[in-house]
Amino acid sequence: MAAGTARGQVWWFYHTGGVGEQSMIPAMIQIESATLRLLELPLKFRFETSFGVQTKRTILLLTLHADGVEGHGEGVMETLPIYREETVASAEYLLRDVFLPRVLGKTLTSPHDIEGLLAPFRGNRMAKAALEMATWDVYARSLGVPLKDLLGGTRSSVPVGVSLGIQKDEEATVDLVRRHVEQGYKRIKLKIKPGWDVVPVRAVREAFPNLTMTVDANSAYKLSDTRVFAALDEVGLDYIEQPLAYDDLHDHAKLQAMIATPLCLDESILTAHDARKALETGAGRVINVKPARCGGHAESVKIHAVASSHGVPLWMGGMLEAGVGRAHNIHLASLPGFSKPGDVSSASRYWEEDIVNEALEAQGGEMPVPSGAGIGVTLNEDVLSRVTVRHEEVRAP
Ligand code: OSB
Ligand code: MG
Repeated sequence: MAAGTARGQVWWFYHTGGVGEQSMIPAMIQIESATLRLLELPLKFRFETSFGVQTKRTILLLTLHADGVEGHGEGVMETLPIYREETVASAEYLLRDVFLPRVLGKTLTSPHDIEGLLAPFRGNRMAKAALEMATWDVYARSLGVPLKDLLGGTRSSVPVGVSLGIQKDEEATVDLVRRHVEQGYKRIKLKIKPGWDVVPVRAVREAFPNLTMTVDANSAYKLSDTRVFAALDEVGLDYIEQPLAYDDLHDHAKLQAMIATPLCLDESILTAHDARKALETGAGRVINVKPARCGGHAESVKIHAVASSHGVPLWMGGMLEAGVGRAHNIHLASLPGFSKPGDVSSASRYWEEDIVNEALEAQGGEMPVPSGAGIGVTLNEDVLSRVTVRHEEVRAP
């Protein structure tokens, strides 16, 4: 048996008796029930960005049960609406009371069916993504193939960099950069905010003249911060990530026209339509894709197509994912358009113990794509039992 995709549907190819006779049927699946777990996982480092300090992640972990096969998805929403509007509480409510009841017990012919079932509901793409991505995992596992094969991935490993939080001073920043350069990471991204930008960024550039460097402002600046942008434009950055408001493509286009350094959009891109508008108006020249921000894999593959048609490079973002979200990201990042190093660095950077059994570790700046079926990782029930705050089963209405 082999799997393939055609016209947006996943098919099972199987032999029906006669020699050489092959039928193609859609891979029909019913998701019978779901487990929603709320986890609290302590981070190994203090992660400071322009919007705050994180020392742990509160993770909504969704497991779908479909005829003996399980698939997993990891929500990346935070407890407060500070990166985007969604929260853990809003996602928990929507998944439990609205989205899962629409999907459980229905016959699906492809993971693409999720989009249609959830279409009546606006926005909330992080909550939708947890369900959509878990469905892809169910499909790939039931077909016995790595998720990457269903998504159109071509690489067996993906290039990775690191995202480094705001440090106490320049010296600490340069030291931290050095440690990660020594580990082979192919790009260093520094978080910046007003008051912590040009000085530390210049210090790192002086210490590492040839380093591939980027900065991420998480929407902390205004178009009128022209002095900062002019100074950053001189440093030789690969791109400046999301300097302006999360919902403001217009001002990003104005800023892009003023500086030579490419702008990379993160918060502003939720859909392939957003990507098209951003690229048509010149609001950016690079896109950070996070499937869990954009409604899941199907929308991300559409964004990949839009970017490819504009000749615009993508890279895989990160939301400090645990093993389930990280594995999903690695599979998607194996598509050819993800040509710049992503934020999917080694799980051991983030966690004393991850929630999956498999080690997701980069070597020489390359993260191997897990080779097992589905996302290729299995839940570590022992760790989960220690970090689960609450869990519940959701069944078809
Ligand atoms: O803007 O890319 C971001 C983490 C949380 C929220 C937003 C962002 C980030 C990161 C970390 O930059 C990336 C990672 O290491 O997972
Ligand atoms: Mg970002």
